Amino acid sequence: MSTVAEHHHTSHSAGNLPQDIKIIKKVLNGYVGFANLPKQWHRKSVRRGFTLNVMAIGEAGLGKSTLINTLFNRDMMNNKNRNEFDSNGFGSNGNDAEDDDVDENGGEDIEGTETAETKSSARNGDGINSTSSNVRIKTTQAEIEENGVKLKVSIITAPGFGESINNFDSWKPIVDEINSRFDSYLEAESRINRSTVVDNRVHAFLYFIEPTGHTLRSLDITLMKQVHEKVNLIPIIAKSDTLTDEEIQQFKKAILQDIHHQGIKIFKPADFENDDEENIANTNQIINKFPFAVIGSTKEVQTSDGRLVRGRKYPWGIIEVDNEDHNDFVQLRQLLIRNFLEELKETTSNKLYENYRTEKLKRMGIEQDDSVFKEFDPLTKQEEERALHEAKLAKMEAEMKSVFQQKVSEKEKKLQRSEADLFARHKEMKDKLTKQIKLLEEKKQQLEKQKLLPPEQPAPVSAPTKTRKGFLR
Ligand SMILES: Nc1nc2c(ncn2[C@@H]2O[C@H](COP(=O)(O)OP(=O)(O)O)[C@@H](O)[C@H]2O)c(=O)[nH]1
Ligand SMILES: [Mg+2]
Repeated sequence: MSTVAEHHHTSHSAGNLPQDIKIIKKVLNGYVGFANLPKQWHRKSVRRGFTLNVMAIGEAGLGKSTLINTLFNRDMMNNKNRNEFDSNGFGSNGNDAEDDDVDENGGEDIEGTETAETKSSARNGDGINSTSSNVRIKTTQAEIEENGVKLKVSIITAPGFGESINNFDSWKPIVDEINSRFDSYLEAESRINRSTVVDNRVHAFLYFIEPTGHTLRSLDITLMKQVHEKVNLIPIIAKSDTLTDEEIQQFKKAILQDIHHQGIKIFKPADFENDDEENIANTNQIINKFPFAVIGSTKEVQTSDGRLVRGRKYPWGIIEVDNEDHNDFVQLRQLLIRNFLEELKETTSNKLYENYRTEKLKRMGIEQDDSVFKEFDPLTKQEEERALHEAKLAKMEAEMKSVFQQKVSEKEKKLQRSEADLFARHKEMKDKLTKQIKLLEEKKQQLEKQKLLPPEQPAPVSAPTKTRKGFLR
């Protein structure tokens, strides 16, 4: 800014020198003003505030509430909230639960925090809880401020997840919730007045893995597979202070292997070629720590060297939350808030939501299949054409078969006829021959009779003619 002002000033004072004016004009024209955009954007963003919607999923007791509170450094998730642990405390009416929350939060004096719970199956409209598990969806919202910058955070949890004897479909309410948030965005986006599109889509999905030290369980794999194409999946090893450093390294390796083997996609910051070295190193450092092994604690404890830190105290010492040598909490916070909040939101909007939207619209085309839309569905059309083609082939085959049959029977008849012919001709010839034989036999007998006649009987004069005649025969 300051350099531009300088140039501007010069243009007036040195206006009597033509070559100077020329140069100055060039500078002025060259300045379009978009260099100021970050400032504008910054001002507007600060005014509007930022939003971040995080889904935190994992079994009860894995430290989800504690970690969220640690991340935002305040008592956002009320750990005393009895609804989180009382799985029987729910009727079909979600409002009761909400009232309870407001009362309790009021007592805790957490400003701007509101919670809402929904039984996900109720949203499906069938009114029947089709899932065997008793998984509920709970949203906790809070507006937090830091140096004048506002951040509106929504934490979406699923109390009851993984708590049933049979958890085969406990992922369903979670997937339904993600979808329904996409749906409401799609709906808002399609309205004529789009000035108030609220982004409630899930920007980051923290999946809490139990610190078993072995491999992923089937529940982990099933859940991650169900959501990985809809959200920025960030798997984390919960309560990592319960494992030794060596166990953590092995567990991390096993988890990454499983994730890779199962084809599960996890969120990874994109590498920008034009990033400066420091940024690249920083990003790599974050990626190298995947999956983050974290601990959570909002309590301050005193270290042996007298520092007051957030951490957990053990008989053998203190484990510090914000110490990179102790756990990966710092990397998680960098990924989620400090460095990649905007990238998480961009990926959600440009990739994940865009995929969902495309798929959804495609599916809508198929669903209206007995109407005009049928023609526009390439799959149905292809299927139809194939069926038609097959019918044609079958008809051709049948026709060919009947023609062939006809020809064969014709040939057979012909053969039969010629056989009969042959037989008749044979008989005819045989008859002729028999007749001739008979005739010759008669002649022979006659001749023999003549030979046997007494010689005194003189031969008649006409005999030679007769004989000759007979001879000629
Ligand atoms: N060892 C250990 N315990 C933790 C950690 N985070 C939370 N806890 C404890 O685990 C219990 C359950 O924590 P909570 O945050 O309510 O878990 P949630 O049910 O997943 O929300 C509490 O007693 C916490 O003090 C951690 O990082 N390490
Ligand atoms: Mg909790």
